[in-house]
Amino acid sequence: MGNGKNAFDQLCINTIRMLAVDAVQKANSGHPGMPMGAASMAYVLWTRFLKHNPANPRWPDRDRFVLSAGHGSMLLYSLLHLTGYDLSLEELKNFRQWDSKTPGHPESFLAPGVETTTGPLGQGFATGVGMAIAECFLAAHFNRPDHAIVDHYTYGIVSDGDLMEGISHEAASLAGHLKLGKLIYLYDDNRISIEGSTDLAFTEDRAGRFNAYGWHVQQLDDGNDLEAIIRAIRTARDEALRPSLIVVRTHIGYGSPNKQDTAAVHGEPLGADEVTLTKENLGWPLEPTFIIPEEALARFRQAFQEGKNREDEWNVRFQAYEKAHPQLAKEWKRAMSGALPAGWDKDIPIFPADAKGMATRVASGTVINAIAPKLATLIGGSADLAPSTKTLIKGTDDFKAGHYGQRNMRFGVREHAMGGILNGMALHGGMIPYGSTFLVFSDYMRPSIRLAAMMGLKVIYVFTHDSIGLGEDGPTHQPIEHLASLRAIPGLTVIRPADANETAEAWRFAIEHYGGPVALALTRQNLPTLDRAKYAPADGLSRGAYIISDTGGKRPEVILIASGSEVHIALEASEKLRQKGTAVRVVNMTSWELFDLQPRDYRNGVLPPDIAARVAIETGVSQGWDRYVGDRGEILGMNRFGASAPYKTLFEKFGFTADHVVGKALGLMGREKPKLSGDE
Ligand SMILES: Cc1ncc(C[n+]2csc(CCOP(=O)(O)OP(=O)(O)O)c2C)c(N)n1
Repeated sequence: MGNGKNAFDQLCINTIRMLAVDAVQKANSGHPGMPMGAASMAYVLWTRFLKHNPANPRWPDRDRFVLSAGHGSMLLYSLLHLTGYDLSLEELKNFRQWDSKTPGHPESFLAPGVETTTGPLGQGFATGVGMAIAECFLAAHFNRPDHAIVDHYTYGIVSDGDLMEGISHEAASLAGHLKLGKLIYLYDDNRISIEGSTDLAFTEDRAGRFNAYGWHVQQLDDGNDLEAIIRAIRTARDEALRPSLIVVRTHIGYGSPNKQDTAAVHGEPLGADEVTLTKENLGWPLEPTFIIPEEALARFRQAFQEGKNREDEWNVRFQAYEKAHPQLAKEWKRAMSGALPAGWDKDIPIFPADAKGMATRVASGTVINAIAPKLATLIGGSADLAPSTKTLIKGTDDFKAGHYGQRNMRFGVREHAMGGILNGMALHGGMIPYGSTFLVFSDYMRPSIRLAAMMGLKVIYVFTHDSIGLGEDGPTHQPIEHLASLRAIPGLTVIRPADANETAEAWRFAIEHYGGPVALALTRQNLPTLDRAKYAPADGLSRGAYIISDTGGKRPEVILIASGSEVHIALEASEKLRQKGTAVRVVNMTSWELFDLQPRDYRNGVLPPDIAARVAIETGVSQGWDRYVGDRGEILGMNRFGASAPYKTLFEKFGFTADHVVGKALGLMGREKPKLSGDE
């Protein structure tokens, strides 16, 4: 057939289309249009190019495939089932149902072969960039002449929505700059989104934009021209120095006589009548539903044998590598398994007690550089704030085109893409990625943090300038609601260490933690390095909250609970209270999430339920602290935006002083009416 179409290929492509149509119709919800339009390019990619082994979805050198337009999930589920992943037809029939492996949007590894969770548009785009970065880094780090054990592509299908979202602009710009030649995206240019034609809001020259980013761009005007798609993907693979965008003109809802090219087919079932008309139009039997013609299945299932062959062939190559470079091979295996080398933390310093102390961001920088030599695949950077966030690794250079083995990432002022890219790096495996910016700008990357938490990824965020303590930059830069907002994300562990030694413990925890991302909230300003001969050891941090200073056996009359930079204020207040004869306990609450995980006995030991006089002190919104101080406690928080002034003035003006805390405590105990600076 002209146009690169032959009847057998059409049968295979229609199999994908009709599985999507039937599943969405049965679920009575979902997005049939995108899979119908993009089926041809997906078929070509998955049957002619994608290097994967359905029997081993985690084979490390597989090509990665990202369906960035996650709403088209049935496209991916169909491909996974058809090519032989452990995803049954039953699962496709249970699309979007409770307990199925086929949720509305793909969730990473819920169905084997789903590389990443997608759905929030643009995220997959950036995540794929992260995967490509990971491939480059690991290839540079582990490959040796004649031994390419890391050598794969990252493919994706991206949509209008993906390309509209800001995160994709950021990620595309960085991918072009980094010359990620093994990143290949097929753009499902169907010109329809939810509200209608893209003419409503998206009219720029997309190809021109990507050209300007330094991508290699090809344009295909017929999304069903298989030969053209094959040629384009080949060309993209041959292009070593630029990421590729293949703009493929497709038709949403392809084959539906009344709904093709309309927004109606984007996000709702075709409806029984239109399903019939579509099947008739494409020459598909009306009954039964979920038909998979045997010969089509056989074609897709070739992936099984091909995948096995390719992995076998890789295993042979790996054995040769192992022979030639046993130490590297060991390191590679360990890195890919996520295990840490023995003694990885042995150079973490103990910071001596020091009243002047240091900022926890500075301690963090010291710790990063103490562990980096032992953790060869710890890699990260900042969104253009490294001099402030102290995240540079000494002795290594910038990760850049042609220098992909280096470990300092320069994300540029692109927090959101940084978040998505970190997810891709973690998903790829083999590395421990971290990213940094000011805590206040965590807002700019929140959607990616949320996905990292949903996927349980090992990503570390270094968020510095974590309060009004940053001073003169003023309220735009002073995080107020951010700790609460991050704590609201399930699965994210937020840690706010109180001094240098706790910062070291926080890093130790983060590196050893496999239960989701970790956010470190660190100060710009110096904090005293606490005297651990006087106060409880810093490793109490791993329990989330611990008694840092106590009553010497007496029943506490009041408990002061503080985090991060407010802990030393609480300790100072406790000294003053003791001088007044008060039995006071100070609880250092570095991480709510970790504390909440502790057994009830431990929690009740730290915060005995019958002691109601409690004061929480934190330079953030008080939201949530009531949980720890109870009805009769007090919260000294920041329930307004900050101000521009030297930080000592701000702490004074906003009442974060030992005297104010003492007043609150005494007031609570009913001994004295509180006389508080700033209180009317
Ligand atoms: C960040 C984000 N915003 C909004 C949505 C809701 N949404 C889902 S699909 C879609 C339209 C996307 O159009 P397009 O990407 O062209 O997909 P197609 O119509 O081709 O299926 C929107 C707005 C989303 N999933 N993610």
